[in-house]
Amino acid sequence: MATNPGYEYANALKKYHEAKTVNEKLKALHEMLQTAPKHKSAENLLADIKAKIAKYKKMVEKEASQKRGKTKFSIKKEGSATICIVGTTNSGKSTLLKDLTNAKPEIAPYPFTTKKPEVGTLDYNGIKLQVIEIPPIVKNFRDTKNGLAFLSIIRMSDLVILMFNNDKEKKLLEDELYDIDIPILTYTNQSNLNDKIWNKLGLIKVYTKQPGKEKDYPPVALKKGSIVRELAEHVHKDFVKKFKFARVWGKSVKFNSQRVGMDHIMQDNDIVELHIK
Ligand SMILES: Nc1nc2c(ncn2[C@@H]2O[C@H](COP(=O)(O)OP(=O)(O)O)[C@@H](O)[C@H]2O)c(=O)[nH]1
Ligand SMILES: [Mg+2]
Repeated sequence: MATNPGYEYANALKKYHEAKTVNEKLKALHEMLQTAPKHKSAENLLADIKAKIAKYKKMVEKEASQKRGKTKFSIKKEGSATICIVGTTNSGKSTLLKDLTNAKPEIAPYPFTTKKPEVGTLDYNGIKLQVIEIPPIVKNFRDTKNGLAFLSIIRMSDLVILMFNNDKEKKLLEDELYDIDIPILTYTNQSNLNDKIWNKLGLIKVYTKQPGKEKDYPPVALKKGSIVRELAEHVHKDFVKKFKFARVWGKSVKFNSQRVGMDHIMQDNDIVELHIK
């Protein structure tokens, strides 16, 4: 192990400048981060290295998603959110996909029935949610033939439903999916599953309404914490410019038909009547 940190850093910096590919740049940057001086006056340097790492990481991800677009397993995101059913073989993934959605996957008592992703649509009170089952997770999953393609489907999802038969399989899933940082719902049983999924997604559904009429159907799915402005934008881009006020029925107001402005934060199941000029 070298004892001259200045030398090691200079060496890493040289590698960085000579690097031809994004991955080489990233590798050199990580080396720079490890060997850079750590004292107070080097804070700017460290921040600069971290910013460069972030920049190149973004480029790698973009490249990966472009490649993903070309693979035979590419799936277009559809609906208000994408949910990925992930688990070991024979854990009931296809059965769940069939129960939740309109999909008709093959279900068999022998392992590895599902070889490619299966897609269905879950209708949650009028909100369309895309549900994808990927083939079973096995040991060293990312080194399997299509492992990376399936992992990138997990990464583009908004929620993972995790299925397994026992603790050993649970451990396998944790080991194989250690760097997945999207919300996970561990499957226990079917009861209230649709509500559990909805609550984990961090979305609200709000109903638009015309003056003097019943609420519209289907509702609109928006991120939790969304304001009336975001609903108006969703309905029509001109609505924001023409906006006068809104009337709201539901949990976010003190009384029904309350008049609110564009900054009003809505809640799940609110009914919103947009008034425009
Ligand atoms: N005992 C039991 N069997 C199940 C359950 N879910 C699915 N199965 C059975 O397990 C087998 C594999 O199911 P499948 O949905 O294809 O699992 P996958 O390999 O994870 O997609 C089939 O024979 C199913 O009938 C369950 O909750 N309990
Ligand atoms: Mg299956």
